[in-house]
Amino acid sequence: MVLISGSGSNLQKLIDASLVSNYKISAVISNRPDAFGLQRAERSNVPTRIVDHKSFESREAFDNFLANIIDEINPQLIVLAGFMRILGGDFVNRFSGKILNIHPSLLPKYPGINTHQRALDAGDTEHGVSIHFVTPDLDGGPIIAQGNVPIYKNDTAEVLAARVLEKEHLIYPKVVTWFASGRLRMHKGSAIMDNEALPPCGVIIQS
Ligand code: NHR
Ligand code: GAR
Repeated sequence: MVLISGSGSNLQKLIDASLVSNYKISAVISNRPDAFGLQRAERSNVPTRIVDHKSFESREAFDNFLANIIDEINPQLIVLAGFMRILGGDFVNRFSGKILNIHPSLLPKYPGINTHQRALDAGDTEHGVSIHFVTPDLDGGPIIAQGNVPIYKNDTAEVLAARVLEKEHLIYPKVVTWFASGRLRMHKGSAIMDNEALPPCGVIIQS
């Protein structure tokens, strides 16, 4: 299943790839009622749910409700794809080793939000995307894969975000396919691929 908050372009790539791959998307849940990704899912006959964080009194109440719905769906994997709510430790530990996130930076650089502007402000010449297992440590879980993109002078945050997004679209379906085929798992705080711990930056995906 996939958790979204917005446009859902990564979701679209995951849906497209699922048609020719080894996994099926059981459901899409958005915390935002107006997320365009919900329409993408409906168009492809993927069941959708809205769990609006604004209708809960606390983060814990939101997390609990979300966790109970996910238990009903009983997915093998929870894929965060542009999901913008921080999840508490109880939630994450309940689904330990079964949550992936795509983050638009070369972690450990720039956890959190506004990553593209922060990379520009720092004068970086390179930026990119990381896919990691989700742990209670925000954007700090073991990295599975990274993809790099160049930063050119005169880049704006928007232009740079679009360049990173292209790379995201290439690598997220690959990683989900690895997980679905049983090649990828989290064990003792490391990402394991084909029974070997990956290096700290994960698999570097070129092209
Ligand atoms: N939860 C845990 N426990 N661990 C992670 O690694 C997580 C996570 C939840 C989401 C995605 C992450 C990203 O890729 C993610 C990773 C939202 C925020 C944030 O500050 C930060 C990181 C990420 C997602 N959210 C604000 C909040 O108060 C709301 C911001 C908004 O709505 O625009 O939750 O970047
Ligand atoms: C993507 O760039 C993703 O990496 C980023 O939001 C965008 C969502 O695009 N995620 C985060 O910033 C998580 N905090 P999409 O909805 O079109 O897939």
